[in-house]
Amino acid sequence: MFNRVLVIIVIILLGWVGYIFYQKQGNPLSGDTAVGATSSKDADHTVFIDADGFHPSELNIKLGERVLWQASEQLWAWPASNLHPTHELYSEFDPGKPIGPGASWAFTFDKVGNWAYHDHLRPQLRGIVRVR
Ligand SMILES: [Cu+2]
Repeated sequence: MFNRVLVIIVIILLGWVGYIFYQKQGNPLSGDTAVGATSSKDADHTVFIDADGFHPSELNIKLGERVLWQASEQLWAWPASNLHPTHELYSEFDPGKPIGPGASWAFTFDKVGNWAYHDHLRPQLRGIVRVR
C-alpha cells in the first residue's frame, strides 16, 4: 500500500518537473513562430510570401529602411540572401531558421546594393531588394 502511494507521488512529481521544464524551454514550434513577433507596423515595407513566391518580388528602398517578410498561413518560408545555400552575399540578411505559417521576420538594410535573395526552403523562388 505504502509503495503504491510512493509510486503515485513520484509520478506526480515527475509530471510537475516536466511541466516546469517545458514551460521554461518553450515549445520549439512556438519558438519558430516567435520569429514573427514583429508586426508590419515596425517595418517600412512588407513582402508577402505564398506558394508562388514573394509579393512584391522587387523592392526599391532607402538605406536603413526595414523590410518585413510575412509568410502566408499555409506555408513555412525562409527568405535569405543569395547565394544559396551559403547566403554569403549579405550573410546578416538571413533569419537563420524558417518562418512558421502566418509568422514574419524583419530585417534592416544597412548596406547599399542590389540584394538578390531566395526562399531557402524553395530556392527557385527569388526576389531582390535594391538599397540606395
Ligand atoms: Cu538558401
